[in-house]
This record gives sequence, C-alpha cells and structure tokens, in this order.
Amino acid sequence: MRAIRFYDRHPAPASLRDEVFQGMARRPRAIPPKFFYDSRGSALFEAICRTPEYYPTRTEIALLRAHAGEIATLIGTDCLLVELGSGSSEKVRLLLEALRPGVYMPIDISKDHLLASAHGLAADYPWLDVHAACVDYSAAWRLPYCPQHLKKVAFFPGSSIGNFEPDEAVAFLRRLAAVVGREGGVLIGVDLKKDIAVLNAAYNDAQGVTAAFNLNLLARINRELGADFDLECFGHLAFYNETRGRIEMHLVSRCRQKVHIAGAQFAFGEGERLHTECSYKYRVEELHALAHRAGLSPVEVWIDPDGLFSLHYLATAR
Ligand code: AVI
Repeated sequence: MRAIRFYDRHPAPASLRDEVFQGMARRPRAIPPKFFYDSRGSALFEAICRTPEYYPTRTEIALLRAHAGEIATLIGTDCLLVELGSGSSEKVRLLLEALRPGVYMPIDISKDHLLASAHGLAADYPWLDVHAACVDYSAAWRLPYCPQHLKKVAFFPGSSIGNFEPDEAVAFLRRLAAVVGREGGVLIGVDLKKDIAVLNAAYNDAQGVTAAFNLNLLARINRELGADFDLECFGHLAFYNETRGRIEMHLVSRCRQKVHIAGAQFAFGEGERLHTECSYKYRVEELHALAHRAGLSPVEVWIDPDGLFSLHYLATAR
C-alpha cells in the first residue's frame, strides 16, 4: 500500500462563527448547508442515504455500476480524478477498476472523515495514488497537486450541485471547468424533478434521520461556538417549493425564545424559521443550460428507468 498525501486547506475556524453571525442577521435567517458536516453530521448524512425514502444515493450507485465501462471509455484511463465532497469515498469505488486513474484526489471539508476514507481506499486499492485535500470548494480553490501530463476529471456525485443557488451553481461549474482545464471533464450526479410526494418523502424520512441531521447543526453551533440552542425547542421542516424547483429545509422555533451564541443574544419568535438548505432539482435541459453558461459541453447523460436521477458527463473545450 502506498502512503497517501494530505493537503490541509481547511478554512480558518473563524468562518463558522462569521457565517453563523451573518446568517443570524439576515431575514429570513439562514445558515449555509456546508456546516451540517461535522463528524456527527457526516455520519447522519450517510444514515440518510440508507433510508428507504432517500432514493438519490441508491439510484446514482446503480447508474455508476451500470455505466462504469462507458464512463471509462469516454474518459480514458490514467486521469487525475478529483472528487468533490468525497465523504466516505464509496461511490468512486464503482469507477476505480474500470477507470484506473493515475491519481485520485478526494476533497472534503470534513478532515477526519476525509483522512479515514482516504486511508481505507489506499488500503483497498494498493495501485492507487491517493492525494487527499481538506478544502472548502464552495469558495475559490485550486488543485493542490496538478501533474501537467494527466487529464483532469472532476467527479461530483450526490446532486450536491443542487445545494447551490442556480447562479452559484454556474459560478461553481465555471470554477470547476477552470480547475480541470482544457480537455478536462466533469462527471456530475443531478437529482431530477419528479412527483412531489416522492421528493417530500425523501426529506422527511419516517425514522427521523433527516430531522436529526438538520437539528445537529444547532448542536454543532452549541459545541463549537458556546451557544445554548435548546434542540427540543426547534422542529425540522422540509418541503418541495414547486415555484423555485427546490426542496427547502428549515429549523422552526417552537416558541418565543432567546438564544445566546458566542456571547451575543438572538430572539426567535414562535414559528420563526432558520433556513438551513436548498436542494434544487433539475430537468436534463435545465442542467444543460447551466453547463453551457459555465463553458461546459454536455457529452452524455445516463438516467435510471424510473426517471429519478441523472448522471452527466460534461467536457471543457479542446
Ligand atoms: C448533500 N446533498 C446533496 C443532500 C441533498 O439531498 O440535498 C443533503 C441532504 N439534505 C437532506 N437530506 C440530504
């Protein structure tokens, strides 16, 4: 087994504090979803992916399994494969044997989880050169290791593109196009618009795992910023907003209450919402329009037989 390389570009710890304060000053209040993913949040997200209601993960896995050969034919072997938001690096395993990348670079904001997964992968694929990087890719970023001779391909599964506002998604894809450079590629999983009942159920699982994931944001703020959110006094709310084409997640104050964060006091009215996540859903043509705006050309799209989820391969210009 080869040793992994690790690049620590984790944002300064001040960023949670700054972004929480900015979000608390906004109306309606909002905190960016990237802060869900402390180690408990990452574990809860993995548990969400195993709930019967949350179809995106298993559907995308089936697509990757079914089309790994075609994907490898399009991309070719020996690329630098950068995975954004790699988490447990489970999905990439479905591509590795077919794709045989020269370098695999998992990128994640959750350092401990990233390191554990990168070591696990290096142990299971002794031929693989693993360069892990702790990066907040929602802001401007660069490849910490960039061998000129390898084709660069970004793998962005899980429909995390849906967690950006559409204009931000274009800006993000444009940055990704710049990161992979000429003759590069982007393999991206995108959740599709569908029956509203199916969407609502996926974010309101019967076991309450999504609710626990949402509330864990408050537990994290309590722990890391010395806040005193009473988790019993906030409820999970998730619904599909048809006009905006997105799932919205909120935490709703169950009563009038005061909360302290890092020495500052904030009042919540009964029913007041703290917006924690948007998850946009796209038709194939809508995603293609975003890609074109970002300077990426659609090459191929794979969709499951039930029309739930799409996997796109996009390319930069030659
Ligand atoms: C990571 N992201 C794509 C998930 C989603 O579906 O938007 C996060 C999630 N939130 C609630 N359930 C899953």
